[in-house]
Amino acid sequence: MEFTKPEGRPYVIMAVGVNGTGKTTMIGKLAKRYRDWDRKVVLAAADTFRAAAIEQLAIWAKRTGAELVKHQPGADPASVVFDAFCAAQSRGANLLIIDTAGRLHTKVNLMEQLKKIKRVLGKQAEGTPDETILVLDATTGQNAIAQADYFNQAIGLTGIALTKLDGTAKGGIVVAIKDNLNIPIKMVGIGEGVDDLKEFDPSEFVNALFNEE
Ligand SMILES: Nc1nc2c(ncn2[C@@H]2O[C@H](COP(=O)(O)OP(=O)(O)OP(=O)(O)O)[C@@H](O)[C@H]2O)c(=O)[nH]1
Ligand SMILES: [Mg+2]
Repeated sequence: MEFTKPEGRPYVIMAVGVNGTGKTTMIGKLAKRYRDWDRKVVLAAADTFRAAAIEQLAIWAKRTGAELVKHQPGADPASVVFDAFCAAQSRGANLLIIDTAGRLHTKVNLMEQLKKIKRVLGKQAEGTPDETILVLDATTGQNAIAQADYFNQAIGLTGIALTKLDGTAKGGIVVAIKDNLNIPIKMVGIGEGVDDLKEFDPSEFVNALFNEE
């Protein structure tokens, strides 16, 4: 899971997914890992839908020593991301991680918002975002596949982060993802703690499957 910083700009990861799947937590854990390696990390609070979402990311930034770029609640997420990319670049950050909303109150379509963020980033630097990671809650079973299809068709995904694997003994979701989607699982969440993030190890899941029930 070691992302290599491209020449002249940070590596950019956009985290997307429906509400409550664990986006913000996954971002916090990823920030921690990179901070442990002494890398400079910038977090973009592009979930401007709720004030609490910005606050939650601010806590992770403080806890991990990452820098936070935020605007007011209700601000245009794409403008937060624009500023965050500029900040990350000027500070020579290795990694920029973008937190996004899981749902919106208004009729503004979430997918349109995510597309706009991608467009803005793409104009700032070719090839960004480097990763668009869908955060999926492993306990939601088949619905996770539907979510992945939907996000992938709308904005294109480079990987999946599978969270809450501590809450389910079922490795079955991993098999379903493999069978139904051509999207690699890049990391797994195994708890709410700051270090509860792991690389995806397929063999572990094969073992877990055979040890079930
Ligand atoms: N057990 C367990 N809980 C997790 C894991 N990852 C996240 N959570 C919990 O799931 C809940 C939702 O996590 P968030 O990170 O806030 O989810 P989110 O996708 O950012 O949610 P929204 O911002 O509302 O869209 C929190 O209570 C987290 O502590 C995990 O790997 N295991
Ligand atoms: Mg969140």
